Amino acid sequence: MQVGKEAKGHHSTMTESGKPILYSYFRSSCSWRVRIALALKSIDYETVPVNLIKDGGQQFSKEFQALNPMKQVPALKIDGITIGQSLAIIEYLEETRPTPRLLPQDPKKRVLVRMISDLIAGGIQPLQNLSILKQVGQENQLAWAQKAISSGFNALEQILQSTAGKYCVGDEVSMADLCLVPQVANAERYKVDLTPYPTISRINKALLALEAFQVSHPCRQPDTPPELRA
Ligand SMILES: N[C@@H](CCC(=O)N[C@@H](CS)C(=O)NCC(=O)O)C(=O)O
Repeated sequence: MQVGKEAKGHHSTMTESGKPILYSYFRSSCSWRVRIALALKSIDYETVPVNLIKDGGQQFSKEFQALNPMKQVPALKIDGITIGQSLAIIEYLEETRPTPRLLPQDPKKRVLVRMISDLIAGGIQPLQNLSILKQVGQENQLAWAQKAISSGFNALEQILQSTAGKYCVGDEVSMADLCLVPQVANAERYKVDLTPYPTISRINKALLALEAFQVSHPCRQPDTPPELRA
């Protein structure tokens, strides 16, 4: 399916089936965050793949720019609006479909969830995003991404040692966990040594055992290439 093919104009916010539409790329860690939220909250949706590599990057097409002027995935069409920015999307889903909860009730726990989410979504992922790696150049990409991820993970490991229970903040799955797992996948992709991060690794493993993290995994998306399917 092409970008926006099934949507008739920009005001069309649902597919013919009435389901929300997620503009997503199988390998995008930010898209994966939202896919996990949709899975946890049992929200049925359709995927429109936006291939970030093909045709020079489908995120740069006029059609997609009209949906998200930042030229990034994810974008979600739901309830008559189109939303970009994965954390804003997750917070909207939380406010409109509150079960199961992804933000704790206790403000002190809630701020820890937001702090960890921002640390990853603002302090790590943007530094190793595709557009930055293109600027850095092929030769230096790996070292650059490794440095960005490991310096963020050094801080995160220390924080998690005091906030974590079974998951990032206590024993309930939260928005912070939705950020953690895709970021660890990026770390693995860029061959970051994870041995200095036992807490991150332990939580990642526990989360990957949950169904919502499995069905939303990059190896199981409609646009996953056959050689990367599992
Ligand atoms: N802050 C945004 C970041 C979105 C983002 O960086 N998306 C990446 C994929 S994970 C992207 O579309 N990159 C395309 C590019 O760099 O050209 C969010 O959380 O949604």
